[in-house]
Amino acid sequence: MIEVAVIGLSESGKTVYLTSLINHLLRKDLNGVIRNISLDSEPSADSGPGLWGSLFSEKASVVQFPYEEYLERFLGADSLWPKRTKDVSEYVLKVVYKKDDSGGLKEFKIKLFDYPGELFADFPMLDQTYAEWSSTIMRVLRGKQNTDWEAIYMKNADKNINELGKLYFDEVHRLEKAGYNYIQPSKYFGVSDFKEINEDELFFPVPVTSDNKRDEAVCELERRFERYKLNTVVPNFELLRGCSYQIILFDVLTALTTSISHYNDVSYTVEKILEQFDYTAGYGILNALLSIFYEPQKPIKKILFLATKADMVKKNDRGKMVVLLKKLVETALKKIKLKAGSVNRSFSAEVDCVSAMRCTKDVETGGEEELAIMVNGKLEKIKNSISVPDDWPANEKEFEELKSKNKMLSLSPNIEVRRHDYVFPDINLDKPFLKLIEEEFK
Ligand SMILES: Nc1nc2c(ncn2[C@@H]2O[C@H](COP(=O)(O)OP(=O)(O)O)[C@@H](O)[C@H]2O)c(=O)[nH]1
Ligand SMILES: [Mg+2]
Repeated sequence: MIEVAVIGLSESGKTVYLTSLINHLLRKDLNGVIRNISLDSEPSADSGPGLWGSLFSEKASVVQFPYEEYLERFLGADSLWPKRTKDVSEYVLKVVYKKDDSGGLKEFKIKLFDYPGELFADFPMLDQTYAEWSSTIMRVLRGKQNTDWEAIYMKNADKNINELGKLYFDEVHRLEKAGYNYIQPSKYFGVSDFKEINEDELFFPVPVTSDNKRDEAVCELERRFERYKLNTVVPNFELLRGCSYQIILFDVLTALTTSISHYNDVSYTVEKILEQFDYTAGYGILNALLSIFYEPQKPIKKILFLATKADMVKKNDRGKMVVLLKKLVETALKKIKLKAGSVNRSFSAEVDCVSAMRCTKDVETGGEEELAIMVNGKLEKIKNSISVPDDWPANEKEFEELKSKNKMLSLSPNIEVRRHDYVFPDINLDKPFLKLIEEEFK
């Protein structure tokens, strides 16, 4: 079994990508090596922690990826995008292929995971103590617009833990609405009613000093923090760690057309998350315990970074999206490569762009390339489509300038798909994926 995780921040296009990828793999004539791809109906073997592991911490819950449901939404009269996902889901495909040298057919299974973006946001907690987490998160929050959590906390220090928890919950909520990613715990995301959060999951950062570190309230917060890590973050992380291939999606265009603080948030989150991919670094006592209870982890063979929604820009600008993404992940990638190299582990990464559900068409008029969409069965040119610069804007002013020129389009999924025998229109969908797993065909 090959495990492939599709990950990325919220709204980066994971669910659409996976739906379209499955659609392509199941329906399209692929290259000569692959003979048949079908849904694997056998229940998959339990690859989670063994008995000791399940006694030690909870197991992540994984549901079946609702491919059929998404397909119906796309193909329905209104053609709708998938609903927001909250669960980790999986989909198993059986691939029959022909080996180069022998005449016989071989088979392997691919398990594809759809990871809600927010779970991802919790991973940096893993190698932090409560005091470290508190000071990091307060520093990060201070860097974001209008959120000095430390000041809010100080002003309300006489309140009890649950009242303060509510205040922190509201802050997380506000930042989430404003589109920020580096906020924790992820359990609060998408929860509109504070009552849905268990008391046990109610914790928040406080300035931990040598004076207060033995206070009852601080100790209780620390306990809740550690429990959350163990029961929520570790199981999800373990699931991801079991995947030999990672596909990491980025919505470069949204980052480009918001603000410098959003851009900084994305790049910081990405860097912190990629740090977790350095499996050579342990995370203290927790790591020591994990190595006793869990199966030895599989090393990551390859990572594919994809800039999504490439159909929103003109043909020439798609290459620039890739350049921007390369710059975004450059430092983090260098660090992983260096560390992987230091323990003689081979590791490679590719950067590319994709549109999993192409909503536009490339047209040319008088040598000029343009984008068009179908409106009532007629092609209409899009005025003011997004133009991608050669580099990320350097400051708020440049972001603002770009924003004033660019308009994010809100497009419907391509209605034409119904006439295409259900193979979704795309840009560059299967090629990078098949390249990612090419080793498995050897
Ligand atoms: N134009 C265009 N929009 C897309 C594409 N993929 C995703 N989107 C948009 O991005 C939104 C989020 O996609 P989704 O897959 O739900 O993101 P997730 O949160 O990462 O799972 C969708 O509702 C669409 O509006 C694409 O290929 N082209
Ligand atoms: Mg999703």
